[in-house]
Amino acid sequence: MEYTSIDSVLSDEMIGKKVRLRGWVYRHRVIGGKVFVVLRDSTGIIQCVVDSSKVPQQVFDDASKLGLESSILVEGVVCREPRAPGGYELHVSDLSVVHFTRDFPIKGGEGVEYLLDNRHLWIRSRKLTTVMKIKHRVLEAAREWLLDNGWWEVTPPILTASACEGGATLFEVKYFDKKAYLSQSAQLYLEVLIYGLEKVWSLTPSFRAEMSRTRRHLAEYWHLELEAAWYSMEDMMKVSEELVAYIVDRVLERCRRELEFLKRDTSILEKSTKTPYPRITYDEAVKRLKEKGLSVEWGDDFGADEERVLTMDFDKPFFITHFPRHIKSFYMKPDPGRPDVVLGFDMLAPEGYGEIIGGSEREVDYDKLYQRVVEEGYDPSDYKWYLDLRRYGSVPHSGFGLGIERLVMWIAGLDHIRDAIPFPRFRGRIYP
Ligand code: NSS
Repeated sequence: MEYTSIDSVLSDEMIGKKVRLRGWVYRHRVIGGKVFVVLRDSTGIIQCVVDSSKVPQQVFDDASKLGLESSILVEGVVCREPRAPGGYELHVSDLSVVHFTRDFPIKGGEGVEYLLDNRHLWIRSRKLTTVMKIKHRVLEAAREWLLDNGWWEVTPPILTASACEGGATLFEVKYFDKKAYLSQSAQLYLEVLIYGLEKVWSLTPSFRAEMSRTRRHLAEYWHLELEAAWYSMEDMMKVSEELVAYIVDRVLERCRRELEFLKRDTSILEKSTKTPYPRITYDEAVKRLKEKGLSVEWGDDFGADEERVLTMDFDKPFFITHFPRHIKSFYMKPDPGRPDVVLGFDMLAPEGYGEIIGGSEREVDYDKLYQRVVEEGYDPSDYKWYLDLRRYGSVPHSGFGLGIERLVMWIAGLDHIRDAIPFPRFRGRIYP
């Protein structure tokens, strides 16, 4: 007999059928002559009852001694049991132990740092497994949308010689006899690739040596980036909202059970499947913040607090556009009608989450870009190849980057970004 998955036996059609299951002990209790084992596999949990009067003595003894996370094989008949989690249980006729576990280090109630130290074990928890399934669906949906809309997937480098998003958060690595950096963004390379492919995207790890530990910053995160020739900022904003709306829609369709397990209120997610998303300018955002009593001045960059306050006015993702030039990256194109602001946009997720996307139209003029590279304190010779793009067939173009863990954090309703990635990296944490 084949092994079946737990989710496939949790149905009325399976009542009375004999099945074989395999997995790990999720809960364990011995009451009188019965052992109640809640078995877990990648698809769910089911209560298995081992009755001493119905199995050989050896099987009952083994079942009584199981510790949490022991791996086992069971055979039995599916029954309806309203008191069991999920409403069904397995009446066990045979059970064999693949690996006896005693003293699994996680028993419940441990603190955050302890669980991070034991991430290699905690990662099998139902919560983290559920979030990983949602992340899978997010990536699947993003890829579907990009395929359906004619975008080429490309593979930019991770080891780089120059900064994209500012020297302060660069990770330096030894590169033979030279210095190199881990990529902060694939953008500059994607800009190269649009001259052959016009519409490109990549999914890569990005690295940021963020000094402060916050709920929404990782040192290593997954970055989905798009870049397209001939696209204005407006065109790119449309692409970004269509993409996010599609992803949310697919997750709602494919992850009902997961969202329910996480007790996610999906009302705002439902609204977020509809575009267009609202837009406000940076000027308007400052005005709103001041009206709400925050002490911000025009020219300040927004942190998590300002963003959280702004999200309270919206019930779906929204854009902030036209930021002051000096708080944004060197490659952004200034607004021709108002050169103190750039043609840049952030998309913020509602419900307090804040920025999930940063994008812009790019500076296409050689001299202006050269000047910005110098102003930024970079050595123009490091950016010769990037500047060259403005010498040979320069075209208007735009792009953006989406932080996958930020998006997952919002969709899954997590209160910390660490649970949106299996092995979170931030200052002070590289193990396991
Ligand atoms: O710095 S960004 O705002 N923009 C860029 O890197 C552009 N070069 C992207 C592009 O146009 N191709 O980062 C983009 C997104 C941002 O909105 C966040 O969602 C995410 O990347 N991000 C992060 N996620 C997790 N942890 C950290 N530290 C982080 N930094 C940015």
